[in-house]
Formats: sequence, C-alpha cells, structure tokens
Amino acid sequence: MTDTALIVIDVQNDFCPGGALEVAGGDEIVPGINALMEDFGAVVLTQDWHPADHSSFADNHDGAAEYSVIEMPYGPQVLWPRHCVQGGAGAAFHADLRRDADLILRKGFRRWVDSYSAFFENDRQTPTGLEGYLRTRGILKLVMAGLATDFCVAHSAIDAARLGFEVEVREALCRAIDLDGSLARAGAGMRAAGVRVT
Ligand code: VGL
Ligand code: ZN
Repeated sequence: MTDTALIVIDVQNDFCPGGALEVAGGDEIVPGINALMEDFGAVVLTQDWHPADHSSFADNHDGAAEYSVIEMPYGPQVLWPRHCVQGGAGAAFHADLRRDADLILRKGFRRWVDSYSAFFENDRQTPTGLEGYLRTRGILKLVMAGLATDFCVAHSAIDAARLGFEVEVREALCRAIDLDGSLARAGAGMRAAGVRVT
C-alpha cells in the first residue's frame, strides 16, 4: 500500500484517562494502532501542541466556563480545559504508542486560532502543510485513527476528503468526547463528505 498513509491523530496523554481532557477509553486504541502501522506507505502522527496562552483554553478567558462556546473571528470555538501544552507531559504521546513514524505533525501552535484538523487551522484556510507532504510522497489514500473521533479525527477526515484523498476512518481505533451531540454530527459530516467510516 505504497499509495496509502496511516494518519494517527493526537494519541497523547492529555486525551487518555487521567489526562486534562480525557477521552473515555482513549488508551484502549494504542495496541491496535501500533499493529496497523506495519501496513502503510507512510505513517504520520499528529500532536496537539498549544502555547500556554492559547485562545482555546477556558482559563485564558476571564470567567469563562470550560466547554462553553465563544465566537472567534473564524467562527464558534469551544473553550477547553488547558491541555497539550508545548513540551509538557500531557502533550507527550501515550507511552506505548510506536514512535517510528515518518512524520510528526504539530498543530494548534498559533495563539489565536485552534487547529482540530491535521490539514487546516479552524479558520479552514490556513494550511498545516500536510497536504503537500502527502502529495509529494505519492499518497492518494488515507486511513485515520486516534482521538477524538468527533473533533480532530472528524475534522481531519472531512478536510482530507474535500482535498480529494480517499479517506477511511477506523471507528474501532478511535474514541470520542461527545459534547452536546458532537459525535452524531461528526458521523453525519464524515459520511456527507464521502469518508468511509468502517
Ligand atoms: C482535540 C479538543 C481540543 C482533539 C484537540 O484532539 O480532538 N479536541 N484539542
Ligand atoms: Zn487542543
């Protein structure tokens, strides 16, 4: 499968049980993802990577509640608990995740814009560079797994499908946050974009 890349989304300590933004069962997907890494022409790990003053953190907005939604210039933005701070233990990959990937792509490092997708920041316009990397490697198809299904996985999958990649999301190797129906919306959005959810 030299034309197919595995994209492993945000399998980091803060998204695993005990982390700052823990996703139920987030650690359970690690062995399956490790086993999957054998079969691909390229393996990419993404890493949510925020500066301490990042605008997606509720505690950087006076009096704002965690999980409330504010209007940013680029649209609505959930205010998250502080998570995946650059260089911190929470931003590190789960200890058992294989690191022998071809590329580690960091995202969410600009203070004023969050980045759920591995391809574009939340303004939907600023590219991360991943598209160019994959195309110059001859990649046409993507398989995705990781955390969280309804945020970073779904946004990455939908953007990739829009860019013309053939995209499959391995649902059993993802876990969701499920905030106010976000998982159902993400599933519908992925299917509408032509993503195969298997
Ligand atoms: C994520 C919320 C905030 C994710 C990242 O990886 O799905 N969710 N930052
Ligand atoms: Zn984040």
